[in-house]
Amino acid sequence: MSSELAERLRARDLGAVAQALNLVEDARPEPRAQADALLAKLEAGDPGSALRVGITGAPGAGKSTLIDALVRELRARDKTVGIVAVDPSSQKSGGALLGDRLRLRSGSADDGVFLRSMAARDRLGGLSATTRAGVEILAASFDVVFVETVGVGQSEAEVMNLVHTLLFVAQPGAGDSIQFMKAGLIEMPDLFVVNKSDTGAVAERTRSELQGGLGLSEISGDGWTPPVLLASARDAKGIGDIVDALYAHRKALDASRGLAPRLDRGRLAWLVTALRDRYGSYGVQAIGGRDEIESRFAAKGAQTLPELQRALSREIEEALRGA
Ligand SMILES: Nc1nc2c(ncn2[C@@H]2O[C@H](COP(=O)(O)OP(=O)(O)OP(=O)(O)O)[C@@H](O)[C@H]2O)c(=O)[nH]1
Ligand SMILES: [Mg+2]
Repeated sequence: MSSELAERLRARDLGAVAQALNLVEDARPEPRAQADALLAKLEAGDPGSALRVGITGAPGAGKSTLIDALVRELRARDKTVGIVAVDPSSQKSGGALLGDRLRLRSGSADDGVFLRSMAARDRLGGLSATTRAGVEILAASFDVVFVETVGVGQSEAEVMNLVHTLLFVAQPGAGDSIQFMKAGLIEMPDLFVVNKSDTGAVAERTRSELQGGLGLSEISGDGWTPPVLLASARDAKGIGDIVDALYAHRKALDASRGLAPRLDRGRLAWLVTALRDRYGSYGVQAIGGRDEIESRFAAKGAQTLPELQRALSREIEEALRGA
């Protein structure tokens, strides 16, 4: 059943997409096993072909509006788009609003766009393993996958592990660029967009602040210098340049073979999160902690991620019984 579902996903059968997403959100044992099997199938396919883009930034920076504009541009270029809107659990409205906007614009008829809101946080405050699974599923079906998350800080690090490209949306004059540099997070995004360029000089000033901050920080050497672009999501200005930059970054990653390690880092983070979700930090510690999981991951060979997850789960259960 999982191979059939995987096939239907690759054919962009929207019913299958909805079914698969429901499966990974279902915590009961049977669907959980089916979801694991599905993810293994997807992983054994070609996980690298879809463009996965994290969109992050302070509340109100214009992330949803920007995604809306990017979707329009990508559809004009004949690309299909899946979106995971990660809602803070207290507030379900962001994804719903974007959903309404997308529907209003395209009617319900455009089957090249799919949006799903997913709960943001597991109980330990991390991005849920469900979100990761959601991204895998959409990546099987769509050319481009966007993941929208709010915040400056922890969420960047987490989303970075889910995607190929991290796009940070800066708000003109809000000082979040300064905060960003102070927090030492400026190394993470692959692309900066100062949105609301229609505000004029304020946006331009924020752009040069960010550019200045980037000039001072040391950019890790994968041959890519993060651009700082100005755009107005509202007026659809500068959107084509952003799409070009996303593809240029992907090309740079492919050329530097940076993609596989980046995906692996993401998978490892997912594995640790999934085990912590189920057994808590105590359970993970019982088999030697993150370090042990990391070396088992590095040595996993042909073992799929869900297989390794099951093996480690059994070991944790044994260790906890023995304790
Ligand atoms: N002037 C101007 N306003 C914009 C632009 N883009 C978005 N906005 C407005 O900024 C507000 C927030 O936009 P959203 O797209 O909802 O921002 P967001 O970052 O997704 O917000 P959260 O999901 O709540 O964090 C809305 O009132 C938008 O209309 C822009 O390019 N120019
Ligand atoms: Mg939003």
